[in-house]
Amino acid sequence: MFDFVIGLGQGGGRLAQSFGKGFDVPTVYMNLAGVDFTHLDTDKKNILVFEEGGTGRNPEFGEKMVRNRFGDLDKFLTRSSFDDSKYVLVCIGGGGGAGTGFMFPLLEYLTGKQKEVFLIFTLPEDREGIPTKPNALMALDKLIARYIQPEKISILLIDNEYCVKRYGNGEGFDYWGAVNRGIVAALKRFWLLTEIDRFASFIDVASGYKALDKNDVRRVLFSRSGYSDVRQLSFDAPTEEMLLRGIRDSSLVFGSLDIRTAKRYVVSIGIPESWKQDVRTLAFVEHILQSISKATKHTPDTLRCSYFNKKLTALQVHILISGMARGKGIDRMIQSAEQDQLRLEAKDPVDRLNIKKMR
Ligand SMILES: Nc1nc2c(ncn2[C@@H]2O[C@H](COP(=O)(O)OP(=O)(O)OP(=O)(O)O)[C@@H](O)[C@H]2O)c(=O)[nH]1
Ligand SMILES: [Mg+2]
Repeated sequence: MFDFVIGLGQGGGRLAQSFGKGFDVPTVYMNLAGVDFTHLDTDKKNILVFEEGGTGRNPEFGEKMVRNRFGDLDKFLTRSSFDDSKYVLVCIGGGGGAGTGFMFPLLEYLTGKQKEVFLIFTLPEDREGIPTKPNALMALDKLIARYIQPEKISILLIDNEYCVKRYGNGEGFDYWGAVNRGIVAALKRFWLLTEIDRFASFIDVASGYKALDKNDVRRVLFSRSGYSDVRQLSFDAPTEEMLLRGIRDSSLVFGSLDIRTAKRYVVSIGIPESWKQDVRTLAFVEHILQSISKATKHTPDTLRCSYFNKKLTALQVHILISGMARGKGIDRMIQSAEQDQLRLEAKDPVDRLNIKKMR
């Protein structure tokens, strides 16, 4: 799916490590504070730290430090695993100063090298405040202006609030462990379906029709024409209404992307083995596929794959979508962040930015 992973800042580094391990791909880490990587289990040669002791959550400062030492970044990335790579995954926890500071210089560097870039950018939890939220949203605004255009890069926006609720959270340093594993697993399911014969023990190959091809999954992820999303639903016996609502609400992304504008998607449907003899199963699968076409309004490039699985007790639907346009919600979020930033600079009282209200 990817052949090189880069983690920027502390959160980006942790997410990158989960991806690197999950997909067994060479992974490197960049930061402006060595202390952020104390718990990172990797060889020193994979770490680039421009030691500033952190940035005080200041992305402009971070970016300036990175641009000052651009030559070192180039030298650091000169290695065969990077030179030979084509599909590069970049992970950032949006809102800090280091990860966000590295972001634009690195994106310029990667696109200059003709790499296909898939960027994962997380948006803060509700309880996080100033300056994390405005930082994340303003960086997102710049990212949209520069890179959400045809033939640029693909962006998966992770809603940390949704993911903490969905996947749970741990204590202290491992607060994010479950979230990061959940995000990796969401993408990995598609990848495993490209190696269906390796997983014959739990996937019924004979009845899985149209297994995915590695390049199909890459085509969706690296479509370079807007946002990407992963949606996952699980049902015992869905009705059409439930399906449509589930497709809308199960996004890992902020719920403000316009699914009707999707250009490409892959659907995989896992069916409990016990449903195999049920005559209604096939009609049901067709019904799900139709509901997805309805949600996306038109029929973009579609790939589908269904399989019986001994381990499943309910029906699992996974949709990987790309090429979506932003909805109005993102604009509202960014405008509100700008207002809060102005108030902060004018030392007026600032409400804690409530992203939830804007979803
Ligand atoms: N999904 C996920 N999000 C994270 C994780 N760690 C941090 N975040 C998010 O990322 C945001 C930025 O935090 P850091 O990554 O620590 O910031 P940084 O890039 O190191 O920048 P500094 O401000 O210089 O420390 C946080 O506000 C969280 O919302 C993680 O492991 N997983
Ligand atoms: Mg940090």
